[in-house]
Amino acid sequence: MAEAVLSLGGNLGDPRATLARAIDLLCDGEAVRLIARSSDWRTPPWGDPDQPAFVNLCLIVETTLAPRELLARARDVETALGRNRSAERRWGPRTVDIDIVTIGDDTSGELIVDEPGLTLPHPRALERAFVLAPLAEIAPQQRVAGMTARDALAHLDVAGVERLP
Ligand code: A4P
Ligand code: MG
Repeated sequence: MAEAVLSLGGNLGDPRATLARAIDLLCDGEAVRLIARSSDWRTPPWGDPDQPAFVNLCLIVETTLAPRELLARARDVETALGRNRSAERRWGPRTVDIDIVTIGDDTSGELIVDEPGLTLPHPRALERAFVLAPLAEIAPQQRVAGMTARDALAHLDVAGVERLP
C-alpha cells in the first residue's frame, strides 16, 4: 500500500463541480482510498498568464495501484470529464488536470521515477504555489522532493493564491 499526493486543477467550465466529480471517479474506496482533501483554492494561472484563474486542490490517497496504473486511472478520469489533450497548448486552459506530485511509503520514503511519461516527484511541484498551498493546508510536513510542503511554499510567491470558502 502506497500513499500518493495528487494535484488537481482546472479553469474551463465549472471547475469546482468538475474537480468534485474527478475526486468521486478517482477514489473508489478500494484501489484508491481518499485520506485527505484540501479546500478548493483560487490560483493565478502559472506558466501562461493569458487564461482564466484556476481552481486547484490536493488529495492524499492510499492506493494499491502501481504508479503507472495510478497515472492511467488519472488520465481515464480526465478523459471521462471531457479533457481533450490534442486541442490544448502546454500550460494552457483545461477542464481538469491530474498530476501525481509524489508517491511514498513509510519504509522507503519518496519513490524516485524518471521514465518516459512518468517523473516522480513531479519535477515542477516545488515551483508551484498552486500545488503547495493546498498541500500545506492538509499536510504541512508532507515531503516533496525532500522538502516539506510548508518550507517549499515559503520560497514561493503566493500573491493571488486564495482558499475558497
Ligand atoms: N507525466 C510525467 N510525470 C507525471 C506526473 N508525475 N504526474 C506525463 C502526471 N503526469 C506526468 O501531462 C503530460 C504528460 O506528463 C502526461 O501524459 C504524463 O505522461 P500534462 O498534465 O498535460 O502536462 P505536463 O507535461 O505534466 O506539464 P505540467 O508541467 O504538469 O503542466 P500542466 O499540468 O500542463 O500545467 N496554473 C495554475 N494556477 N493551476 C494549474 O493547475 N495547470 C497548468 C497545466 C498550467 N498552469 C496552471 C495550472
Ligand atoms: Mg500535468
